[in-house]
Amino acid sequence: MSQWHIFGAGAMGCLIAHRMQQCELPSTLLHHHKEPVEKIIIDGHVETHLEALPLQTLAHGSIERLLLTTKAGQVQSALALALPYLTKNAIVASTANGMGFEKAAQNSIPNHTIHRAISTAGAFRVSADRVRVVSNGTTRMGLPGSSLPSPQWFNDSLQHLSAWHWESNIEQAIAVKFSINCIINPLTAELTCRNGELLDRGVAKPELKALCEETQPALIALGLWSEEEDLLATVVSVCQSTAQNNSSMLQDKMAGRLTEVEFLNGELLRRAESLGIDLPLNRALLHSLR
Ligand code: KPL
Repeated sequence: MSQWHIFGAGAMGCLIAHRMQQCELPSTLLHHHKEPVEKIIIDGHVETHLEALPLQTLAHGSIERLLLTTKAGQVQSALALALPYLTKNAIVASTANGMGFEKAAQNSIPNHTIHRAISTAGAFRVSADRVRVVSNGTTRMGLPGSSLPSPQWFNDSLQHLSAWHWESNIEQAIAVKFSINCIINPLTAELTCRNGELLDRGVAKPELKALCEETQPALIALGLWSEEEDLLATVVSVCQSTAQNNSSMLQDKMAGRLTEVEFLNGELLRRAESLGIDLPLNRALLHSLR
């Protein structure tokens, strides 16, 4: 069975490497630093040690399956670093959230198509080398622009991971996650609160309600949200099921890392502007979190 190389040893990369190890799927965790680093995954009461190896220790042309676990802002540079290590027919996939980075990413590896994996898994860095798993969530993988059924390489490997599924309409999965993340992530980062604190006794707080009211029509006009679904109701339900989570944007902000706001509300504003739609609440959040 082919080996997966997971590039990016942050929370998502460590979680996936850990799950692959549990399923005995051959995998190597890689990072862009020069020295190997030991990572500790805390999953319930169990601590597991994983080693992240420098990408440069590999031979050129030796990666057959690459799972890129960097965030949207680093996808392009990570792919440029990984390119010499890919085989001609390598499978490439990215777990990044958001939209607006795809074209530049694809241009940096023109001979490989980039699959996307959209995950609701929750994990966060407790410190530089410790990652805590919060929830396994569900991960859907697919190839944008294609509705083909699940390929053999997926059935052989990633399918064995708990709650990983092939998705023949990955664009829709990306759009739904994007829409939810455009609401919860910037608001929790701005208000410095857990997801559940956007609700008051189960009811949306005024800031949450106002942002959904502004955003839903734009998402529908852009073909990213269905008219039959109520964005606020969906977001309230995600806030309830992830009530104790610090959103990924709040975690990034607290750790002083670059947030994904450019690839969420920034991208939404750029697309809405092309249709002449103004989104003042989204703009204010983008400027404050940029
Ligand atoms: O995807 C998330 C994130 O934090 O990025 C949500 C759904 C908001 C859960 O925290």
